Amino acid sequence: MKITVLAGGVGGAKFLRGLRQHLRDTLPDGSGGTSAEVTVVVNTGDDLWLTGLRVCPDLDSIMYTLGGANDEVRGWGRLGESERVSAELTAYGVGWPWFTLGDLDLGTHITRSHLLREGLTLSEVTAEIAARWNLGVTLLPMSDQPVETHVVVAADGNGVVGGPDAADGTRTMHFEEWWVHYRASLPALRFEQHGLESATAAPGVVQAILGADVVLVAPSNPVVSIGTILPVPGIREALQSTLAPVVGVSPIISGSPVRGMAKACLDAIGVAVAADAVGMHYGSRANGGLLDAWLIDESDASLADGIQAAGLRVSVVPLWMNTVDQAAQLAADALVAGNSRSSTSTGRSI
Ligand code: FO1
Repeated sequence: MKITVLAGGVGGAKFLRGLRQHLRDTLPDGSGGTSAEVTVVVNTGDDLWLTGLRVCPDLDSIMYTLGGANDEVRGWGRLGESERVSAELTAYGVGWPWFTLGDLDLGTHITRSHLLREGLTLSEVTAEIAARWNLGVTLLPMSDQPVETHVVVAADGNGVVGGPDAADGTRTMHFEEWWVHYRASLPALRFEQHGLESATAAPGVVQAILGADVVLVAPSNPVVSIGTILPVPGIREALQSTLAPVVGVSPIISGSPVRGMAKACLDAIGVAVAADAVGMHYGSRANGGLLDAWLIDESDASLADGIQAAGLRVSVVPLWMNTVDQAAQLAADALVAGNSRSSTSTGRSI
């Protein structure tokens, strides 16, 4: 069974950990793994060069989480982290003092930067680095070319460091500066994907979507994690033409985002912070959109009819992933939704 997942950071990582657990339980390979093949197409819009190192937040979130080395409390970075080097960088006045590169995390960034300078592509580097962690899934960056997300904000008199950098009084900054330095508190006028015009889908990405038995869209940020993967040339087209069912999981539960500042992102594109609005934003494949089915939480059951009317099959199931078992059950429900032909499947999967 070939499963392809589109994912961003934390929500995607938790969902993938659950999916892997479910597959190990239901399709064991006899040595603790699974006979199913999981390929993850990962957002690289958060990526940046910082103090000479290439940092790939979403690839690293997924790698650390599936590798059992993530800091579950902070929600990013490595467990048992220290920040001695980061303090030195700050003392030298380089880098971003508000964006901490932990000592263990730096091991990843130094290795990645070294291999990139040796001429490897980001896909090749990712495969090399991930091999150490025995993830049980294949990680593919959405593109081997940089497609960084930048955010345009109003910069007149609202305390934005450096003030405007354009005649219209706006400033454009890297996503991580908006997300971490300003905690997404500055209204985003628009998001830009720098490098998109010269980017192509990374090797294997389109094939992983076309050749899948099921494609899952993880409960990641629909704007800056999933929304940044879709415009990469070839990916949206592959999603619309794959023979596999495409099943999405809502990142919004009863009107609030599960993690992160998804509201600030959804506000920027004029999409309501609601499970039905996000599902319809992705759209049904029958109407030229992306999805065949959409999973919403039981607390949003009243939204099901409206979503169905938009051409999406709806599954009403618990979406909270507070434990690996809950995430495994959610993954199971998503796979069932991909198989079911009924318009609405509710309750637990078998
Ligand atoms: N998030 C923070 O809130 N503060 C940080 O200092 C920070 C540093 C950091 C370093 C490397 C990395 O891969 C991620 C880091 N993050 C930090 C998380 C990051 O903003 C998120 O992982 C994603 O970019 C958003 O999902």
